[in-house]
Amino acid sequence: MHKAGFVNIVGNPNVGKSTLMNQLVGERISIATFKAQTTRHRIMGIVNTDDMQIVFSDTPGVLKPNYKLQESMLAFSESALKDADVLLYVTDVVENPEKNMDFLEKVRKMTIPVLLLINKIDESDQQKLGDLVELWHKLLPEAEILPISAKNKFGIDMLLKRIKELLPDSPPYFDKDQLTDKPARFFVSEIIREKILLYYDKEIPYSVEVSVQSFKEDERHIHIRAVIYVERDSQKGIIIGHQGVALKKMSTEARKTLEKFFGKSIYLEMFVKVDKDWRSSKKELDNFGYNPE
Ligand SMILES: Nc1nc2c(ncn2[C@@H]2O[C@H](COP(=O)(O)OP(=O)(O)O)[C@@H](O)[C@H]2O)c(=O)[nH]1
Ligand SMILES: [Mg+2]
Repeated sequence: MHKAGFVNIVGNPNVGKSTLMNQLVGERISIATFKAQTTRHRIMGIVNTDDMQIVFSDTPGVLKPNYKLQESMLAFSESALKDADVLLYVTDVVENPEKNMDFLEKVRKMTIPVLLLINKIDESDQQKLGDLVELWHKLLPEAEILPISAKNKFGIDMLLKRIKELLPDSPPYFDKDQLTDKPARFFVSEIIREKILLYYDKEIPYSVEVSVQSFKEDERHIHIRAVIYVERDSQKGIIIGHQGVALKKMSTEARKTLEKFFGKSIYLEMFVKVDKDWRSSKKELDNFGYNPE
């Protein structure tokens, strides 16, 4: 007998969904930072054993869309409600449980098993956690509640065990040696975007898209050319910085992380271009791959 299924991770921004996905898969597949809206796509991370395949999906945090890019992000999150065999609804010990009742209402109506994960319990105490569990039990009476700490890997083994029990009998959906549904180029642009989130302030990271123009690999090296698109000339200036210092610093950090990720030496060329208002253009969003089915 073989078990397989889709286990989709949803929840509000910044509760630790991507951190959790990386712990479950055992690889750093999804970028995770302290800033909200780090994740823009639905990203699959696949766990394979001889008799089982779990296809995890990390999704953007649920939010009210203000521009077209965010509409796509929300559509990725809502698509994850449709094809799940098991749903992981992630919350944490700081957010207000009643923050996003519309989405919660959709979760409440689901007929598949829902595991409600209260993350970041390293930041709470027994008393507060007890109160939270009680509150969540009222909000989602059908859900099983598991307190975890994704960052400290607390509760992760228990969670995996429970997921295995809930998975349906099924042949695998993907090749057994496949780790994700995304190509190498996707991870390059995500790693660069992660550094931009870490090294630039305010609206800059949210105005940026990274496109990998070429990815040439041999046994020991990878040569990458990437373009950073911004929405305005002023943003281009900020990305590059005085005498190119800011771009150089960010690019060095990206190269180091890429070398770890691919296990090869990386030659990274980066260019900055203006693509006016790309976040609001349907055509550009399609080009950049923001197209939920
Ligand atoms: N204290 C604590 N912080 C966590 C934990 N899990 C994630 N975080 C932090 O929460 C922030 C958001 O994490 P991320 O995975 O990007 O959240 P997402 O937006 O839901 O994908 C990051 O700074 C993480 O390091 C945890 O178990 N405990
Ligand atoms: Mg995320």
